[in-house]
Amino acid sequence: MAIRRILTVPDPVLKQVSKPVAEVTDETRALMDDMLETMYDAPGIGLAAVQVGVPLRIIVMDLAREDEPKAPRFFVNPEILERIEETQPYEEGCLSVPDFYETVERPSRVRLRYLNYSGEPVEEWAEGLYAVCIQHEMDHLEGVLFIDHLSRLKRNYAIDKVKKAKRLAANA
Ligand code: QAP
Ligand code: CO
Repeated sequence: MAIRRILTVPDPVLKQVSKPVAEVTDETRALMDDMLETMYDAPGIGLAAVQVGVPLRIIVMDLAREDEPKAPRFFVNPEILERIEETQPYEEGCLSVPDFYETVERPSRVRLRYLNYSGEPVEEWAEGLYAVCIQHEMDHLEGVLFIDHLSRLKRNYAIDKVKKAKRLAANA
């Protein structure tokens, strides 16, 4: 396993549409293992493959609190089959937009289909933080970031903030 570099805005790779995985192989699992290690190291609760520069439809997630045992989840080729009309606001962040948080409204329940770590198909409803996180991560697969749901003013502020922080770090 290895920790990979997480791309940040405005890296154009983050705007790419990710490609479906043909088959869940040991190579796919090796990438998912790296993604999980990278996410835990950050630390974060969700990460899409494109964020480590691999535009494939793969997501890793762990929503367990610090006092709970680790609960990694893996999603290959996830699809939303159904979303309820009701929405919920949640203050989101993103490892690709460090140190910027803003509220986004998304459907509060979605029905999912995906392949798990073993390549088996799973169908289930997601709600609460799980629903927020899977929709945030699935946006990444379409090249969409949570800041794309905000006003242009807030989006530009977020990108500028990340750029400035990078400049400061580079000159330190
Ligand atoms: C996406 O986000 C998400 O700015 C996952 O400095 C966020 O793991 C889903 C992070 C909210 C649902 C709700 C962000 C870490 C982690 C930062 C993350 C930072 C350090 C974000
Ligand atoms: Co994100």
